[in-house]
Amino acid sequence: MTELRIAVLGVGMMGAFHAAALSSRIRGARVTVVNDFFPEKAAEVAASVGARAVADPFEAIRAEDVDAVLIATPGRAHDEQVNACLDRGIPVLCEKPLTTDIASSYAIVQKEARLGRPLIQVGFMRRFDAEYVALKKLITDGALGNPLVVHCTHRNPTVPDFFNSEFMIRDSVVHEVDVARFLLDEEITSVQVLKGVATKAAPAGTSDPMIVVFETESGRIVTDEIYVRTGVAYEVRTEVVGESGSATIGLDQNLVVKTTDGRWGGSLTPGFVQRFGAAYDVELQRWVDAARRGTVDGPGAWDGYAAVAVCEAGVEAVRTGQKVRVAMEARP
Ligand code: ISE
Repeated sequence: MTELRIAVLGVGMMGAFHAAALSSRIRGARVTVVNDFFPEKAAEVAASVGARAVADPFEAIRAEDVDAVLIATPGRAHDEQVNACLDRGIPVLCEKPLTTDIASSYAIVQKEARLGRPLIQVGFMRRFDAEYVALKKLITDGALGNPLVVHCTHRNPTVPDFFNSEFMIRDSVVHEVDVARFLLDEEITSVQVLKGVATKAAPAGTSDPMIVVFETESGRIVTDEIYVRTGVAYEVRTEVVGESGSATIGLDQNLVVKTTDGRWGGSLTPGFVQRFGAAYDVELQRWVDAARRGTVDGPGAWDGYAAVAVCEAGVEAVRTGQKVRVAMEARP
């Protein structure tokens, strides 16, 4: 295959960002079709990347000049759209969540397994971030000894009011779910959520921040502080504590020492596009290269399903205040 011809479905912030990357920074790919719920938006992005706009997402998936699909539509649209890609047998990069419920995610895992070749990649971009890759290597090289505890911090400067406690689990904590599985190479078996004093910036009924505690198959503990209305900046940190050492990433490498007033400081990234911009591009390049070889080189349908299953348990933990066991089917 010469160039991978891609349909981008959904051109809100992430879809538009990916479409621009695919038509400028990513090699071996071209956006040929753009679709969005809002036709003007689709037309605008299509014009900016030299593609055509199509009103029906399924027409886009089935178009003759489309070899692969990037899905960045709202989560509720993913199930049908990913299934349509599997029906056509073409590669798909789907932003999280894979789908919005456990049963439909597992059905997709099974359907892809029946097809006998991997077609689905899920957009967990942190796996492509240089710092996470380095941290994973430290673990697999044994530099930290047996990893015992993982501490995560996930802070956003601001979010819209619809970001309630459950949404914080599904939309934000889902990244730490994938990070924990990626770093530790095992499944998460239970979730507990501790709610403390909420910031006055949070709407009534929303617990922000929260501390989420995961347990893994082997009994390791992963903690995650999720705080999405800090009013400060975008801060994503991860510390792995092992038997013979610990390592922390996300400390912002652009720290500078100010000698004039004797204080030190630096700048933090304002949002996830700035913090993970390079990782998104690596993610896309690896997806394009793998799709052209007829395979997938990143988190797949199983990872998407596992994340949905853990988040479902997390949401129940928010509602009940209990430690909730993760219900997962067997891997086909
Ligand atoms: C957002 O949807 C993302 O995926 C970002 O990576 C995450 O940091 C943020 O909290 C989410 O809302």
